[in-house]
Amino acid sequence: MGFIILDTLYIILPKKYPVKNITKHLLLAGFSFFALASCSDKGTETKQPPKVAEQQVSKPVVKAPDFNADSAYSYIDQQVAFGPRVPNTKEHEACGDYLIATLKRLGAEVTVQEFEATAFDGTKLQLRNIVGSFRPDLKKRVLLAAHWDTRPFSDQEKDPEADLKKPIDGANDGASGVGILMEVGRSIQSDLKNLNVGVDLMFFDGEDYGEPEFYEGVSQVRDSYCLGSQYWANNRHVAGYHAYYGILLDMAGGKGAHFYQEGVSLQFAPTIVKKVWDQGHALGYGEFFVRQPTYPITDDHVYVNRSGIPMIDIIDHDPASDSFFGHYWHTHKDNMEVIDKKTLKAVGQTLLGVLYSE
Ligand code: AHN
Ligand code: ZN
Repeated sequence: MGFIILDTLYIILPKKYPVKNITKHLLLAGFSFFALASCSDKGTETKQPPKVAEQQVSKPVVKAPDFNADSAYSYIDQQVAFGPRVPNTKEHEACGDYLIATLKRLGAEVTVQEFEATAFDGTKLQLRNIVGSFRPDLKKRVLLAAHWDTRPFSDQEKDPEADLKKPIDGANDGASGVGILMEVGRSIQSDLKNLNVGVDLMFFDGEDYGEPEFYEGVSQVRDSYCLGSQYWANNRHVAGYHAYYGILLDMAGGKGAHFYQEGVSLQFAPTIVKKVWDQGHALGYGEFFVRQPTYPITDDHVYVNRSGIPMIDIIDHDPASDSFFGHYWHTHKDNMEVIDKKTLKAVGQTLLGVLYSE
C-alpha cells in the first residue's frame, strides 16, 4: 500500500483514500484509524461502528428549556437578509454589529476581538471574533462555536457557465450555526437557575475565506481557512481563558442533515462525541446523529483542539456523496430554502440537553 503526502506534514493518505472531489485541504490525516479504514475498497469500512460507539447507554432526559426552532430560524433569516457576510464589506460589518447588539440584548457579557488577518491572496481582512458569555462568574465553562462570515465565492457551482466569484448567502454554511447558538443563548438566559456551567457563545470570523481552486497566484498563507479560530488559538479573548470542552456547529441546519462522527472530533474529544450523540439519541433525534465515524475535516475545531480545548464538530456531511458535503455547499443553493426547522430543533434541543445535564 503506497502513501501520498499532500500539502503539509499532517496529510498522509493511503493511495486508495476515496477523496473524490474533496479539496485536499479538507482532509487531515496521520490518524492511523482512518489510514487503516481506507486500506480496502471504499465505502464499506465507514459502515462499521467504531469502538467509541459500541456501548451506548441512553441518558435520562434532563429538564432543559424548550428550544424554539422558529426563533432560531428567524436569527438565521436576519443574518441572510444582510446579504453575503464577506469580510471587508459593509454587509459583513452590519451583520457583526447586529450579532453584538443581539447578544447584549439577551443579557450576555460581550467581548469583541478585532484583528487583521492575511488572506490566501494577500488581502488584509478586518475581522472580528464575537463572544457572548453567560454566567461569566462560573469557572466550569462550555464553549459553543460557529462561524459568522460567509464564503466570498460560489466555487462549487457545477454549471461551467457559472461565475464562481459571486458570494453566497451562506444560510447553512455560517448563519445556521450562529442562529442555533443565539437561540441557545436566549433559552439559557430564560432558565439560568438550573444551569451548572458557564456558557460562551463564540462566533468566529474568517472561517470561509479559504483558497479556491481557481486561484492561480502564489498562496500567501499556509492554512487559508479558519482565520478567526487560528487567531483566537494564539490570542484568547480573555487572558487565561479555558473551557472544559467545546462544540462547534457548521452546516447544522440543513434539511435531512446527517451528523456523522467526524475524525478530528473523535481523535481529540471522543467522550464529548459520545455525550452529544447519546443525548441526541435519548431525545429522539437518532436519524440526525449517525453513530458512524468519518474522515477528519479542517474546520475551526482543529485550531481550538490544538490550543488545548477539546472540541467536537457537528457538521452535516456524507462520506458517500461526491462533494462530501451537501449539494448546496459553496453554491447559491445555500439559501434559506435549505434550512429546516426540524434540524434546528434536533441540534438546539440536544445542545440544551447536554448543557443542562452538566
Ligand atoms: C474546508 O472546506 C477546507 N473545510 C470544511 C470546513 C468548512 C468550509 N466549513 C464550512 N465551509
Ligand atoms: Zn464553507
